[in-house]
Amino acid sequence: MEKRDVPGVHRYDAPAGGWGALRATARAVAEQMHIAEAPLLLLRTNKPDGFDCPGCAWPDKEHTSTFQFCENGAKAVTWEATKKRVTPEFFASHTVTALLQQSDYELEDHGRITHPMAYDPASDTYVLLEWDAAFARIGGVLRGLPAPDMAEFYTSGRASNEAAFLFNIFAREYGTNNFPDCSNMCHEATSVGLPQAIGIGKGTVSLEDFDHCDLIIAMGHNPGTNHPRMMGTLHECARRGVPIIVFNPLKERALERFADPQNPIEMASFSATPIASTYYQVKVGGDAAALKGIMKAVIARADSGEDVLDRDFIAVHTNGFDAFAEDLRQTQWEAIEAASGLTRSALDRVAGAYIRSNATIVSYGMGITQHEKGTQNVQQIAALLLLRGNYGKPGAGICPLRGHSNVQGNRTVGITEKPNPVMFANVEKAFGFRPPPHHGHDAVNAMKAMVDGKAKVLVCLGGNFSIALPDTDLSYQGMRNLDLAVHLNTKLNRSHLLIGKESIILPVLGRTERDMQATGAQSVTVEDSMSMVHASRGKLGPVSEYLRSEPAIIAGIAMATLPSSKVDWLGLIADYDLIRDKIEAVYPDFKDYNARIRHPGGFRLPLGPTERVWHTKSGKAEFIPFIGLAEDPALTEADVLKLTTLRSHDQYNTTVYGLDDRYRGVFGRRDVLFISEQDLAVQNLTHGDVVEIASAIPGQEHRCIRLTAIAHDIAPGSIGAYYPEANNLCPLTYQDPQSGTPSYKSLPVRLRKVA
Ligand SMILES: Nc1nc2c(c(=O)[nH]1)N[C@H]1C(S)=C(S)[C@@H](COP(=O)(O)OP(=O)(O)OC[C@H]3O[C@@H](n4cnc5c(=O)[nH]c(N)nc54)[C@H](O)[C@@H]3O)O[C@H]1N2
Ligand SMILES: Nc1nc2c(c(=O)[nH]1)N[C@H]1C(S)=C(S)[C@@H](COP(=O)(O)OP(=O)(O)OC[C@H]3O[C@@H](n4cnc5c(=O)[nH]c(N)nc54)[C@H](O)[C@@H]3O)O[C@H]1N2
Ligand SMILES: [Mo]
Repeated sequence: MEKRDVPGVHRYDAPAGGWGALRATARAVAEQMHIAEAPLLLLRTNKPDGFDCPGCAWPDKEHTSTFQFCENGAKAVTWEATKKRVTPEFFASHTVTALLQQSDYELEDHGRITHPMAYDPASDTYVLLEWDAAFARIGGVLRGLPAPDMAEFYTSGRASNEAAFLFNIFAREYGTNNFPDCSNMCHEATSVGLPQAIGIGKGTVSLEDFDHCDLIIAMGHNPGTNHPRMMGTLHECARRGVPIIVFNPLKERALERFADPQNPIEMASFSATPIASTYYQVKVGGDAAALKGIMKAVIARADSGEDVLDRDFIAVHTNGFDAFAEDLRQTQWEAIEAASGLTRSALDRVAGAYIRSNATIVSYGMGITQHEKGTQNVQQIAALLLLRGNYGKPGAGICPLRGHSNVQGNRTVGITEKPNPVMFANVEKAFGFRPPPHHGHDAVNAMKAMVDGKAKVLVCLGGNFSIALPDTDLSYQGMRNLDLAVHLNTKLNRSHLLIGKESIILPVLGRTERDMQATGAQSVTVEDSMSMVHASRGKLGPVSEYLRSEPAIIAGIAMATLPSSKVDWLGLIADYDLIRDKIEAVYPDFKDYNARIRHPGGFRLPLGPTERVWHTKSGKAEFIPFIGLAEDPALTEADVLKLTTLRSHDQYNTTVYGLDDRYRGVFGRRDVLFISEQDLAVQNLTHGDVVEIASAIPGQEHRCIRLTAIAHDIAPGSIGAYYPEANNLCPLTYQDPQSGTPSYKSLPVRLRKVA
């Protein structure tokens, strides 16, 4: 193939981490902060008396470790603690129409919002609004709605347990269970799939388990970018000789080799440690087929008399094994190979490694959940682990890598649209009111209601709802149908600019900032991916004296909306210990909450599977078969490719920190399509050609975007583009029917060269 030069695209041969990461950190600090403040701030990240890193949900060794260097953690912290400001003067000199022309990167890079602001249609700008006037206006509109279910209460997973709890208590007393949240677009397949399989919708491993495992299988996640502190753990495991088997359509650099900035020898010698022992470039959407292939090979060995199953565990602790094994026997290897893009012998080798291991961890991320069969994908991982009793013993278990730093905690303290009778009885005991009994809206259903004009108010506790969702065109329409949007945010984003009748921005304190209330400085609490709950306390002075904490803003809205509320809002926000007492009253797992978060490192919430206790209907773990193999088998015609949407290395969801994606060799741009050399040839394209990517879902062919196709090491038949630029290619209801998770990672598309 002709190898033409494409601007901003060139090979990056260095390992992940290493000096490249130190340089990138220095740049993030220089661009965002006053140099004198940065070292102290970064040193307080994840320390016992400091704040929890807003970057990711990977745990820390007891939260007491020495400073762990983390490039993307530093980006998250410096982005929040930036010296740049978005003031009333800024808004006065930028109309909303003009701001809409700016990129997501430019919008957030203007800095922290300093004052509460409301949209003024006459000038097409946001203008200053006093806090009390804002609360009164929001309360007035909410009270004026014909029905409470016409309001949607969105949560993005950065909110603390205290804020998320108050938010859902307020909305439930107001009268709705409409709780769309970012989890609905993220690990909902885990939250729905794992309770059916193992009785709890969370991971079962602890950080210590990584010290005892014999094998790690890493599927569909990119820790070098998204869970950078996990790289330290994987690096240790690799050096201990633990095989790490990766399933990922793209060759991600950090999973190939990593130089630990904590390791003086690797740094001094410019060397690195290989991470993956074997790297399988599974086809996009081919994981269930790969997992079925591995399990089929294990069952075949068992059928031929090898002692490869934990038969005692299966007999005592599980249900459904016989039917599950029979489905695997009936599944044909040719079909498995076609759907996964991997050979029988490769999958048989993984089975061999699996049966040699006495303690296996399977970790996974969005490459597994954001699929049309996301729930079933997750359940195949759960089943693989059941075959050899990989729960409730040291070094073994399932490890979903959570997204936002407190998304798991938000769900634990009640952000869910599905009513739970026990919780509701406890709410009634603790607060004296009973929440409404019917189901509310999740993220996709909330947007549907907005589009249909059935929801008229949207209150967002963080996030960038309409840009994170699929189907950008429809989301714009939904936002513009609203009577009122309320955004509790730190930074300006596109959701603020999609205005119906009224829009109000309420600027919040971030994690890094001191939160002073009537009784003094407050701590909040968060739960990491491994169910550890601990305190977080910001120390920096607020970026503006007009900011308020999330709990205080929620209380302000609640008091203005519900004049005869049963909740003592002022009392609760004066002392967050009192909020935690209420959380404990509603969720008994938080017993002695206030005492236990005062221990460095906090405490772990109970996890049934770690004690081989299964809170399923049958009281046992369930083998749940995946009937068939492929996703959406109707959409597998020869000219159809599967598009997956990716995060760049300089990105936090819809927040774009910069325009580089260093490890993938893309610099200063995001308008690229990753495609294999083989598919370039099949499609008659050349590296650097501009292509139109159109949906291949029947009736949706009008959805299309243009990108520059670049040759990349990605599984043939699979292509990749950045999120959120590609979101309009995903129709709102192209989702996993069981969990509602949008199928962001597996979009059937066709390509056409643009002349
Ligand atoms: N710096 C930073 N940190 C973050 C975030 C961020 O945006 N930036 N986001 C946070 C959030 S909310 C989340 S949910 C997590 C996300 O963390 P990840 O789960 O790592 O998210 P992604 O980058 O979306 O994609 C993961 C990987 O899946 C692979 N993949 C795509 N399709 C498939 C498939 O069909 N099968 C398999 N096996 N792999 C596939 C991609 O190649 C990519 O390597 O990270 C959190 N942490
Ligand atoms: N195509 C595609 N779409 C996706 C995904 C994908 O992989 N592909 N991933 C999905 C996933 S996993 C997720 S989690 C969602 C993310 O969806 P969201 O959580 O809604 O989006 P974010 O981009 O994380 O939100 C960014 C905004 O949060 C605000 N913010 C930052 N810190 C704080 C804080 O401390 N408090 C408050 N109140 N606000 C704050 C800032 O104003 C910023 O503009 O997107 C989903 N969308
Ligand atoms: Mo997420």
